[in-house]
Amino acid sequence: MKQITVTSPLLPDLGEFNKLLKEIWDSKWITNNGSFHQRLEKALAEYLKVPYVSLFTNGTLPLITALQALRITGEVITTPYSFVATTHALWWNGIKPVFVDIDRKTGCLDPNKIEAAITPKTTAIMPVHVYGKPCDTKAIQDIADKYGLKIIYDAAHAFGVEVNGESILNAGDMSTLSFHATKVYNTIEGGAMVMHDEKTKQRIDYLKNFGFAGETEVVAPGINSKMDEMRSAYGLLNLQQVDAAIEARHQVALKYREALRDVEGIEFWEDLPGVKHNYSYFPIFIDAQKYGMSRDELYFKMREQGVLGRRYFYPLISNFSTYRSLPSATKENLPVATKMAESVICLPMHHVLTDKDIERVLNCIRKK
Ligand code: T4K
Repeated sequence: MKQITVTSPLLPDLGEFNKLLKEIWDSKWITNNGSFHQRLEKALAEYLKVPYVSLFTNGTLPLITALQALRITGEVITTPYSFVATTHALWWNGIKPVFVDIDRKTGCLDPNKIEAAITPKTTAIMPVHVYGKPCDTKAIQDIADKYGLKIIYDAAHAFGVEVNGESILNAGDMSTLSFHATKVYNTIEGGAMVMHDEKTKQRIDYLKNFGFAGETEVVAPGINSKMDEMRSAYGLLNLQQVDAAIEARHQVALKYREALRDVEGIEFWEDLPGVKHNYSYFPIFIDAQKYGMSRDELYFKMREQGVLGRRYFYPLISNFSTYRSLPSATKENLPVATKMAESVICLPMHHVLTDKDIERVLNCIRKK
């Protein structure tokens, strides 16, 4: 039986990739701000409609580096409903995470609950555009302005997402992206930071190269997070086909919605007005009472039939042993996130799902 996985990587044409590899081999320049790296940064800035992009080796290091660059300390308000890397980035900087509940309409940080969590030690907010759903960036910015806080968006899922024609990546002080194999757009492993001005881009470029500003000067205890030439070349090729991949995902979303609209006890989100979505994930939420089966019963039944959805993001980050003892990690503080984590399954969602695959996924859900 063919396994239907939650995602499948967008792969460039091997022949085309080989041609670029030949160029790299000939040049003998394989990393450290090479020409493919420079080309990809420019191409991404243009594609994403943002002023500056700095490439990284994954989506975790730009989060850690953004916190360093902005000299964030003390406490940072963040969401428990994300991949664990979001909170780990705070831990790696010795910052205390303060979890705030999410909005059930988007899965993102609920701006109405942020102010109550601010203390004199709060220095920043780190929201996540989870599943590529845009946060309420205006409300979050208003709070940040009122209290003098920085905002770093974990936009790992939000490649290409726009609100009213404007990139969501332009919100806040900085945004970070993941180009991991499992993402809409990938460079195998990879990531990026988006910033508003040239000086910040320069500083980030120092920080991702050990803090080197020229051959003999080190301006900060930077890290090594440079993307190499092979991945940059792969990324340039994938950029040419990402629009088609997103459109293929869109078609899958339409088919899922059409078929699941009348299934009692299964909820999902529709597209938001004015938003250009990237269809990176297709979460459904199971109301066990109405559906007549618990989330986990359905999840394991799907697995038995070779349909490998995933329970992203269960458990909540706040439930992992590292973070569980934090005062903000309680269930009582996070009722919406707790419910969402306990009811979610992300259905298979990618550009090479066939109609037959989609039917197999839907049959698991429709035939109880
Ligand atoms: N912030 C957020 C909000 C994030 O979601 C993430 C990462 C980050 C930050 C950090 O970014 P990175 O440092 O990772 O760039 C995956 C990814 O490893 C992770 O990148 C991602 N979020 C997270 C949500 O999911 P797993 O452990 O669930 O992936 P895995 O290996 O089980 O793969 C899932 C399915 O994808 C497989 O069943 C089949 C398919 N697959 C996967 C790989 C790796 C392939 O077909 N080919 C492949 O090469 O974590």
